[in-house]
Amino acid sequence: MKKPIATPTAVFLATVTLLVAPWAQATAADPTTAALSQWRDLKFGLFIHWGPVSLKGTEIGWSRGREVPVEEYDALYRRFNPTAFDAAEWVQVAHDAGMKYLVLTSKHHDGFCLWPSKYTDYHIGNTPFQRDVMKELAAACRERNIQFCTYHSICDWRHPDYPLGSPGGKTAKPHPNMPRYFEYLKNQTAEIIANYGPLGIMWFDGEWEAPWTTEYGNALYAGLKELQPSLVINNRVSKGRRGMEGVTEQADLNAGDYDTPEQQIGGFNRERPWETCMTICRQWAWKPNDLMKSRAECIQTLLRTVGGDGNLLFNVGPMPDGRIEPRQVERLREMGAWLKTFGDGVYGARGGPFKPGPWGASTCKGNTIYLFIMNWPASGPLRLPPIGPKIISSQTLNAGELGVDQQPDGILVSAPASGPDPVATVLTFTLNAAAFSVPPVSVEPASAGNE
Ligand code: H79
Repeated sequence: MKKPIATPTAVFLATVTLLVAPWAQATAADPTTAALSQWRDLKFGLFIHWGPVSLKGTEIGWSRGREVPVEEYDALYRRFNPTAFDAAEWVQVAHDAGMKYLVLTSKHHDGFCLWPSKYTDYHIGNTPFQRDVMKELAAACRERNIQFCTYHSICDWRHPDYPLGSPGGKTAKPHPNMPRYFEYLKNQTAEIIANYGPLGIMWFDGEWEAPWTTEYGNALYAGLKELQPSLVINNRVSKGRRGMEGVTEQADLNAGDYDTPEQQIGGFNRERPWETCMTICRQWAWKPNDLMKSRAECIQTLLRTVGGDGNLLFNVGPMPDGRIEPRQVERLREMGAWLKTFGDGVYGARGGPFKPGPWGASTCKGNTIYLFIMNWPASGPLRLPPIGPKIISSQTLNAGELGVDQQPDGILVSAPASGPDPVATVLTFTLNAAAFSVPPVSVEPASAGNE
């Protein structure tokens, strides 16, 4: 028998492989790091909750088996025919709002799929509409340089293999098979990446239910990163999220890539990326005459989120005919118009150094601090805490001349003579140093006049 010869090249290759393996693993994490940092710079995205449930005007997340009987709910797709759906129009709305990414409900807890999945019959291809909504939207996004992303619920109250049923996962299925359901989930998410990827984010939800485990979460996370190393995955892929604050404490694999406060603005955090998801009205899915947030509330929400170093994923629920409600389109356009003038302090900026509070919010980029002052003291100037670098110039973008006085014990900003702006007085400080190097600091509520 011939002995295999260890040629110098073979030895070298073996050694290199051994030496390089840990390094190769380290670089394998890089696509995520790079994608996360690019995504953070985008700041503002459009969340879209849509499906046959829009025919009822009830909530997509919890009306099956509550407001709408299960049999009726599950039959809605047979008459879902949104003939006015126009992917280019939706993307135009996002673009005009100043949004840079879009997250569509590929599947919510109710199990309906907005693409013709080969792993189920419960999908858009079997509605009277038939068209592949995801395909059209992904293509339209690509055309306008909007990052296409999907929301995919881990739970599925209709699927016979998933152990729990509606309402709210409180009933049990007669013949559950969670391992088989996990295969279904893996197959479907792989199908989405193959057909519509590369995606920006895969946004998971519904992970709090008992059948989902850390092991499943880790396996799904790792499998998806193999399919698309640059995929960004939210913390709801696994267990560990704390309630609607959406914060995961663990920093390991099963924590996902970022935190997800829901219907609330996240706390200031420069360490771990986060994204607030919030509805423009009250419901995630379309509801006729739902109460809509004001222009000021919408823009201030974005500024307070970005000022806390987070992203904002702002939600609309399109109507059953496929259109986004005109008044919501108008509100989003107002946000976009504001951002056209003041967006420099939003896109690509970081939160702080003055932490958001009743007074307003701040961001920084290069040597500039952007201040968005929303509430002024009842009398006298706004007092900001001291910062190390020197303010070499300051400029207001919508309030004429403002007095700025940098003292050793703080910075005094005089209120605009023209009165407060209904959204925010926008002011920049140009420093003699990088603004991001200024340690984050709180603004005393008493300085903002609404104590
Ligand atoms: O997709 C959106 C929601 O449908 C989904 N997450 C965001 C991104 C979500 N699903 N469930 N939840 C959020 C938790 C909801 C809990 C409650 Fe309720 C809703 C508590 C009060 C209202 C359901 C209805 C339980 C009680 C009443």
